[in-house]
Order: sequence, then C-alpha cells, then structure tokens
Amino acid sequence: MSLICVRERSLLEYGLNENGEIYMKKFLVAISLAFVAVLSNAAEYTVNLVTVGAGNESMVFEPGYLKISKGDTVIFAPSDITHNAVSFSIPPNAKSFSTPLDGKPAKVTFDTEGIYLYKCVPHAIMGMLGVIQVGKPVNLKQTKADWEKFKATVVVNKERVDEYLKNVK
Ligand SMILES: [Cu+2]
Repeated sequence: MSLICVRERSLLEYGLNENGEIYMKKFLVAISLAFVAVLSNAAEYTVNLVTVGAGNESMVFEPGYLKISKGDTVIFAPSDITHNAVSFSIPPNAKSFSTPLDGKPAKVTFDTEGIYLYKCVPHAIMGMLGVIQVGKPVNLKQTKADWEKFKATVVVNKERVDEYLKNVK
C-alpha cells in the first residue's frame, strides 16, 4: 500500500518536473527571441558632421533631416574636432544631448518621441543645423516656434532648416 503511494508520488513528481522543464525551455526560447527582436528593432543611423558636404555645401550635417523610431541610436561622426551636435529644441520630457568637440564619433539614443533641433556650436551661425524626427512629430508647433526664435542668430544657410522641416509629417 505505502509502496504504491510512493511510486505514484514519484511518477507525479517526475511528470511535473518534465512539464516544468518543457515550460522552462519554452520560456527561455521566448525570452531570447524577444531579446533578439528588441536588439534588431533598434536601428543605428549615422549623421556626418562635415566641413564640405557631398554637394559642396559648407558646414553641414549629412543628412540634415533624419527620421528614426523611438529607441534608435544616432552616431554623430565629425570630420574633425571643429564639429559637434548640441540640441536646442527638444520634445517635452526628452533628454537634451551634446557631443564633445574631440573629432570622435558619439552615440546618442533617442527614447522620447518628437522633433529635435540641434546645432554645431562653432558653425550654428553658418547654418550648420539639423533636424531629427523620432516617431510622431508631437511637438511640431513648439519646434517651429523655437526655430523662428533661433533663426535670428543664423547668418547664412538658414533656409536649410525650413527645407528639413518640410519633411516632417
Ligand atoms: Cu561644425
């Protein structure tokens, strides 16, 4: 009698363990697939900070307008130590960014949706300005207001930003 009980219990336990292992395996596979999905969904873009652009423009971000998704990363790659990327208009609750003037590529991850306006500090006056749209343009009105204010400090190539902003949808 007691022997049967022991046998039944161990069989039951064995069965549960086997199920448990299967569930654990399925769970681990699901987790690793989700992890791979997260990794591959977050894209990486490069913006070049150049003294002479592809079309012979001077002091320019290439591309000047970039649309990305929430969670994506942008590498700001300066041609030399005279260029950087510093935000001056950002969506509500977004983090501002500022890359150093050291000639090295700098990574910035964008976790908050909206439009970001940024400048190269030494060449903002020459219209070295850029627009990054992350997801939906939730702050377009504020972006335009900030740009109108900033515009007064730009001497040449200010129309670039107006052109970039035409891409915003
Ligand atoms: Cu510059």
